[in-house]
Amino acid sequence: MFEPRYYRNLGLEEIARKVSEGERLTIDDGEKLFACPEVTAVGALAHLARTRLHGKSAYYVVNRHINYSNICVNGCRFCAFSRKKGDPLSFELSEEQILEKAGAGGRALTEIHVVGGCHPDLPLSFFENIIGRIREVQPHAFIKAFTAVEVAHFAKKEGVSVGEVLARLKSAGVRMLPGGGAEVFSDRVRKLLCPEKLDAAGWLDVVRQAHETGIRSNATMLYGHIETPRERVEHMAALRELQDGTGGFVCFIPLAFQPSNTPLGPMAPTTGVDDLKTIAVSRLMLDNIAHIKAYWVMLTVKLAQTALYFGADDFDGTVVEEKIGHMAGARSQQGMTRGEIERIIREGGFEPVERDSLFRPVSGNAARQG
Ligand code: V47
Ligand code: SF4
Repeated sequence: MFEPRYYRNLGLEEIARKVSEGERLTIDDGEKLFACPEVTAVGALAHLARTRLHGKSAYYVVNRHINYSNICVNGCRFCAFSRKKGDPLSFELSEEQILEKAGAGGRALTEIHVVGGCHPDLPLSFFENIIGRIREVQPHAFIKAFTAVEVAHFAKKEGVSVGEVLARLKSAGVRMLPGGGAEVFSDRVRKLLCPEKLDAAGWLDVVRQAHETGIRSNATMLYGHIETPRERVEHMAALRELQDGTGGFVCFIPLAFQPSNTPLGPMAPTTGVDDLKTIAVSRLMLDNIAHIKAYWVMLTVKLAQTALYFGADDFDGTVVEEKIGHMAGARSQQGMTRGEIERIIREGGFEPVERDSLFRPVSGNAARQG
């Protein structure tokens, strides 16, 4: 399949063989792929793996993000979104404001993605009520809400177990957890960047419990700050191990760090080659997670389109309004229409497939827009 001499010259012959034969890669293999100077060599391997799984399909969802508040008890140094209570730039949406956003001007949405900071005061009952009300406004939408970090925060604040929080959110209508809060699992990095936040073992444990409760989830990795390539690969290996046990992860999302306005201070943003290589290594390492997302908000639309040739098969969605990346300097637009996404996918040489949160094809959705 691959020109052996080319991969031999790059020191990747054995990895190319493993990929061709569908064999699992090791952490050392992943590190080697990151060290390879030829991104197209790594990309071609990832494209093979991606094409085996998804052919020419590239997925997207008609969705909307709702950030209910940016007030947060944590102070992650990579975050430009969070504020302390009383800060003039803090916000907290009322129930009416949340419902107005969920209503999307009368348009049906396939997915509603609800996340926020770890708010010091809002009780779990507030969130149970909000989810119930959103379901009244969008009865057919799939509600993907609250990261593992928020779930653990609710449990601590209420003095109940994570299992009880998950059960209550599930009965309120939460069907899936988004993948945020994973950052990079390295304890070294977390100590430096987010010491107050739920630790890596805690994140993995909440997600494991969610999967066991029948709530599936995504997983993210925040890269491009102080982590090493090996720490990225170890992050992927930890997810792969959990996935071997639960099978609950739907999609993996590498999040390119946006450095502006963050407490981390001035830092160069990720480069296109690093973004593409990270997507490619993700596809190759995560042989048991079906989907890799090119999140256009952080990558830009043009690079997300290119990433479809580097192992990604999903474009995320219409999003409508995004705060976490944009407050940190993301230069992408705020939302995309269905028509725009389909054009970008088609012009890239792929077949757009409108999907729901579990990647089941959606056809004739009333949410059609743009
Ligand atoms: O948890 C915070 C990250 C996450 C920055 O599950 C930053 O489908 C970049 O998780 N630069 C939220 N990233 C976003 C997220 C997500 C997005 C889209 C889809 C899904 C999904 C999940 O953003 C946070 C944190 O890890 N983040 N600050 C920053 N400056
Ligand atoms: Fe809070 Fe999340 Fe920002 Fe950390 S990344 S400060 S937990 S909102």
